[in-house]
Amino acid sequence: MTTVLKLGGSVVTRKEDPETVDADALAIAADAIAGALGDRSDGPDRLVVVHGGGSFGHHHADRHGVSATAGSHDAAALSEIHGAMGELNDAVLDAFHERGVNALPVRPLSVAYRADGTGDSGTDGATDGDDHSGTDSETARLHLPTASVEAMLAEGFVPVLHGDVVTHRGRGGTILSGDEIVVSLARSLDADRLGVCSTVPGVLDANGDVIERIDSLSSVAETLGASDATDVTGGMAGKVRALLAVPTPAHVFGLSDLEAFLAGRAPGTVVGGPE
Ligand code: IP8
Repeated sequence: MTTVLKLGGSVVTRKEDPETVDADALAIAADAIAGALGDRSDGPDRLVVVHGGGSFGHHHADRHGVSATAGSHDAAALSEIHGAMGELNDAVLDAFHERGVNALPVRPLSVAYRADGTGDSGTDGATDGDDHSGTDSETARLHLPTASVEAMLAEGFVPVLHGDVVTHRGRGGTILSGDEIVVSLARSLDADRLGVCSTVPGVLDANGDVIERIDSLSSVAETLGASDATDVTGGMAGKVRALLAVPTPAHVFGLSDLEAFLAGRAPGTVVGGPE
C-alpha cells in the first residue's frame, strides 16, 4: 500500500517566527511515522512524505515577491528560498533519522518544472513517470518525474519532498506548494491513501466544526478564508482545490490524528475521491 502524507508547514514550523522549527510538533509527527512504519501490520508499507514551507519558504518567497504564479529570474532570490527549504528538510530528516525512519531527501527544484499552456507538450520526460496533469497554478502543467521516488520506495526508503521553487518556463522560477506535489505524487504513484496533516483537526465550517466531507469547492467557498499568516500558495481554499483534483480521496486532519490516519483510520475531513 502506498501512502502519500503531507506535513503542513504550519505544523512543523512556528509560522509567525521566521525560520523556526516547531521541535515539539515535529517530534510528535516523527514519533507517529516511526511507530506506523514499525508496525507494518497496520501502517503503510510504502510512505512518501512531503512537507510545506511554513516560516522557512513562505517568509522568503513573500520577501522576494515570488508566488505560485508570480515568477522571478533572480537566481539569488530563488536560491535563498530553496536554501531555506533545504534547512527545514534537514531538520525533518534529522527528526526521522533519530527515530530510525529510513528517510531520504528529494528536492523538487532539481527534478521538477512547470510550463504554461499547450505550447509545451512536455514530451521530454513523458515515459519517465512524469505527472503531466494540470495544476492549480493557472494553466501551468507540473512535470514531476517520480522514477527516483519509485526506486527509493522499492529499496525501503521513505522519500521526503518539500514545497520549493521550480523553474517555470516563461516566468523564471515560481513556488511549487506541497499540496501540488502530493496531488501529483498521488496520481503518478497511484497512491492508495493521501493524508494532509494540518494545524486544524480538518476543514472547518463557519462555526468551527469539522466538515466531514467535501466534494466541490463551491460548496465550501464562502467558508474558507485566507490563511492568517503569510502563505503565498493560498491557505485552506488552495489546499482543497488541489486535493479535489486527485482521484485518491484525501484526508485533512490535525497532528493529534496523524497516528490514526497512518493506522488506516479516517480522521478529519475527506476531500474528493469516489462518490
Ligand atoms: O507550504 C510552499 O509550500 P506549501 C513552499 O506547501 C515555499 O504551500 C517555498 C514557499
